[in-house]
Amino acid sequence: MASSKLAILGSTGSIGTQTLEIVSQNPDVLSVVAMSCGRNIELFEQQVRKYKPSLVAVADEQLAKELKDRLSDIKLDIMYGMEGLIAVATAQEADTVVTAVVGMIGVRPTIAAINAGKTIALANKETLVTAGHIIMPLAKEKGVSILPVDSEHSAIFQSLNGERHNKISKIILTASGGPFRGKTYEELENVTLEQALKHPNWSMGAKITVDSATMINKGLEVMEAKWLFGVSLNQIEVTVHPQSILHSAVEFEDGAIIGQMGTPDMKLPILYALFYPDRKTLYSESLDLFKVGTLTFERPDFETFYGLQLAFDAMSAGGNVPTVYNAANEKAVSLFLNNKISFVEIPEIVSESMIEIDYIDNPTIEQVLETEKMTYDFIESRW
Ligand code: MN3
Repeated sequence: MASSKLAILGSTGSIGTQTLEIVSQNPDVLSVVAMSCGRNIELFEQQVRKYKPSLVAVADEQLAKELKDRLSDIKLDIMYGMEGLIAVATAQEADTVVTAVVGMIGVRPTIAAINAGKTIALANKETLVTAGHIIMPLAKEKGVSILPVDSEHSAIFQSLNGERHNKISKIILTASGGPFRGKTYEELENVTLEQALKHPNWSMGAKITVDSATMINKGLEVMEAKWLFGVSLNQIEVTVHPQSILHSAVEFEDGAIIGQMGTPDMKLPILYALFYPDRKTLYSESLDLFKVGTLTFERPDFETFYGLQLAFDAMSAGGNVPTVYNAANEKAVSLFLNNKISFVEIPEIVSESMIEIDYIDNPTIEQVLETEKMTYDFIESRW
């Protein structure tokens, strides 16, 4: 097997740290040549000492200075800000870029990495949600593979192996339903931050855990799936599957449904993206179907969790509306995490923003970023 040299954007987050664990488990074939973090430089310092990249980037100049002091015994290029992220994403030696940053900050570095011909292991949803209309044609033009790291999209990707020439009749995108599955809207009005942060199956970062509770995470994944697999919106069926064992599936013309099952462990999609098309040992517990016993499937409650419905609305509106959806949600979740708004206000803010912000057809990257800013400004002026 050919070895792979990685650049990791967001090495201290949930996906980043799990990617590094996989590197540790496969030291002969995987190495890290560049990586970035936001503000957690304590952990970042340890990672740099252990994985020995030659180029790193942090959020700002102050942190870069601090890191330089901490790592004064090591020869290392330290950069910061967007310039730093782009340098990591395009690091000469890297063949694969793992985009594990959270938020639209991932858009520009991903485009730079595609332009530099790097394989993309995509864990940053916002990139496709906001700029899928630019990213997908660009990747095609550059002959660059975009390998999904999200568990659902990885499952779909795996289900399409050897089936690319066959017509997809639908994509079955599974959702756990989150901690509030089965609750009524009235019950949601009183849920606390603590309750929202308790995901039944997956252990993830705070933002995405809240997104699972609102089901807006699934909304973002619907948009991601549409771009990745080139299907139309009405071919994507969200299915609530509380056990999180079937990670998603594809139904073909003949009615055959091919899916991928496994334990809820993000390391599997990461591993699959890093070694695609090969499979490697996943050092964790394998799925015991006897222990699972029953798999169930339910229709999502689009009325209670109307943030999910809004994603379909945003995607069919197109233009910059998916960006508004995403940016408004980012802002609303941060307000919720800071106890400034209630849980049910999250989709309300998204909905109002979608109405308020001016529509832009076929937005450029600059317009996508402007839309994000306008959405933030609107929310700050109102909440
Ligand atoms: Mn997912």
